[in-house]
Amino acid sequence: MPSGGESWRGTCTAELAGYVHAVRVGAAGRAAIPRVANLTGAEFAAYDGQLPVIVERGYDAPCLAWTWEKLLAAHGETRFAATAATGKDRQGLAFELAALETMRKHVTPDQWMYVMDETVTQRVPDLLRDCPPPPLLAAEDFFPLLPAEVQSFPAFFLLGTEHSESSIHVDPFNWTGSNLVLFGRKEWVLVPPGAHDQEFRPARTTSGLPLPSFKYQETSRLSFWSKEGRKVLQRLRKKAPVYEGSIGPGEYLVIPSGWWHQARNTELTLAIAGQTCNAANFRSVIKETVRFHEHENRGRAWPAFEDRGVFATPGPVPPATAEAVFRAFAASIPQDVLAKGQRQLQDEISQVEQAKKERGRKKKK
Ligand SMILES: O=C(O)CCC(=O)C(=O)O
Ligand SMILES: [Fe+2]
Repeated sequence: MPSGGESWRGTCTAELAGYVHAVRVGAAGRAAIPRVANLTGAEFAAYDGQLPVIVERGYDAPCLAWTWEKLLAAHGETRFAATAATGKDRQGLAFELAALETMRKHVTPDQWMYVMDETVTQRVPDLLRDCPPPPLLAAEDFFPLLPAEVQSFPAFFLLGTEHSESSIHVDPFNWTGSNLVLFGRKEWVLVPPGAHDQEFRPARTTSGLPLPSFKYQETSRLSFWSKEGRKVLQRLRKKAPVYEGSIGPGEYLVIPSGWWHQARNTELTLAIAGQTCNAANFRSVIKETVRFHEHENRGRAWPAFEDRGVFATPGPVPPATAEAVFRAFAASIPQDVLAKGQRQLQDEISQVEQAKKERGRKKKK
């Protein structure tokens, strides 16, 4: 979990309730997610890891012109991975995008469909070429320094019907996230990290990313927008600030490192999410990876790497030092972790593609 800069080995036992975060979030209660028309580099640095922020006009790329109709015309026959919800049940599946046109007309608060596909960058590269990450997040990002075998997909394609929602979770590695809406509307609840998270009994799961780490999330499908969820929010607001807001076309939210969040689409909504590892959160990315590795391998220590003492003292690290330490960490990733990561990436792509082959076979018959 996020750290105030303490030694990463020393805190590997710190668990859900006990972690420390560098943020100063102020008083408890209800808070609106701050909005800015644009975001300068200095403002981004000030918000990063401290507060969520909605950027209203900071993004300009051809994908801003996308509509559901255009997407359907261009990619109706492209397969995507999705999650189907029926009550608290969730099922993974893959289908051609055109099928969503019918499905979306039959959704209810209890039954919805969410195309959530992180393999799009690789499988449909021309689609996301029109949709680069927000420049401020791309300006400093150490993730591309990881070996190819364990790189996460840089973008997450999120096309949800009305009523669709994410779980309550913290993003893997405590990366800083961005979530850009292209059409539709997405509501958010964000809660800073801290012991108050016991109000929704979070669990520690596995991220499933090629470079594995724990993923902290609520696993009983609690929704902050349900009756039960609203009660939880009332209790949470007595202990911590709960940030709420919504984003529409062309706007993006910056999700601070380590914060709990949940999103809900109030109409058919397409968003592209991204992530960055920078000088503000790289220690957490390294710590979370090492913590997971040593837990999974019953204490098999992560190989030593030159950390330049950045884990010994809290506080800011010069970007050049952060990058050098991240490079040293990337070079220390054990061979078996790389091999596993590569298999994981290929499995994920073939899970969506497999269905395509089967369909191709059926057509031929
Ligand atoms: O848009 C969503 O449904 C959730 C996205 C999310 O959790 C993220 O961007 O980190
Ligand atoms: Fe997230």
